[in-house]
Amino acid sequence: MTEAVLEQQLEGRIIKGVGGFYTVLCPDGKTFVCKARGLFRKRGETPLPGDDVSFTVDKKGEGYLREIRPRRSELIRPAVANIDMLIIVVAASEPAPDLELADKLLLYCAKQGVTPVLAINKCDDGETAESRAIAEQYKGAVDNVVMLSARTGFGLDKLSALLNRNTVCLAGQSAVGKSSLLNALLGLDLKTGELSAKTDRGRHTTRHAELLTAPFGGLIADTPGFSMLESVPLEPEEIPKLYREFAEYIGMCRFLGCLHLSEPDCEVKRAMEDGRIDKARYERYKKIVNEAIEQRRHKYD
Ligand SMILES: Nc1nc2c(ncn2[C@@H]2O[C@H](COP(=O)(O)OP(=O)(O)OP(=O)(O)O)[C@@H](O)[C@H]2O)c(=O)[nH]1
Ligand SMILES: [Mg+2]
Ligand SMILES: [Zn+2]
Repeated sequence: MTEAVLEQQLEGRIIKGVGGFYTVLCPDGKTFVCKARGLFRKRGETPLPGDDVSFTVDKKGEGYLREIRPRRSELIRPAVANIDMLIIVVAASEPAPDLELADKLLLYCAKQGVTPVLAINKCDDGETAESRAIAEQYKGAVDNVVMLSARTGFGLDKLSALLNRNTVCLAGQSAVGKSSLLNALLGLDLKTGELSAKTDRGRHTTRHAELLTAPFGGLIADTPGFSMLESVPLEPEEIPKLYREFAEYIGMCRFLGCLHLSEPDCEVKRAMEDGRIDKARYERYKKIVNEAIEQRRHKYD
């Protein structure tokens, strides 16, 4: 009896989903294209790249998704599940780093239990005063800050070493060099145009994330124009709990629900004033919390 006539029950990971067809990567490296049965629609479930799934390959060799395993994390835009690590990319100089975006991405990581890496790209001549200043701001917030250059390869080994066998996604403002870093990491040499064309192709406005197998043994998502911030509304009260720098001062403010804004006798503010918490990070924190307060106000208008 040949393999093709037997029905097979298999497990794998969705690496791509386009037009109702899901490419599933199995532990042995084989891939299968599967359809999702109406079952998922009925349950209101949408399979995502990154999902661990079980599936059936029927006698005709056609694959059908059976079940999605519980997700460990979920990004909304682009939609991708089970990311272990988010590489937050900023440029050392051009474009001027949007550190508020970096802060929000960090909040997102903290909330989803995703490990953040801050990658300061375009350090073509090694570390600079600018890149060191950025790194300094984040030393209390992130364990992994890497200064690197997709162009010269500086620091890429350090980033690669961090990636391990993780499922990784690149994030950050446009033109910071996410695609360039992806290419450098995958050894794809100057295929930026090709990769973006693949993901941006067609009339569909939805952008499909695709997980690519990486030499570090994990998967990495090609995510042009990555942005999911509007879709992650945080309650003002949960924001301070997601700042790692604040953790050791929790419970030390005069007021129990202190948001560390202008409340009297606030330990976080005191720590900021005498330099234990970075001032710029704190200023942006205030802005982010005030925005969340504003958003909540509008929600109930
Ligand atoms: N000098 C320098 N330029 C770089 C480096 N990495 C990327 N660039 C340049 O920065 C520009 C933007 O790079 P991309 O990789 O397309 O940036 P991106 O973050 O993918 O941008 P979006 O896809 O728009 O989100 C390109 O012109 C790259 O050549 C670097 O390490 N050094
Ligand atoms: Mg890009
Ligand atoms: Zn306080």
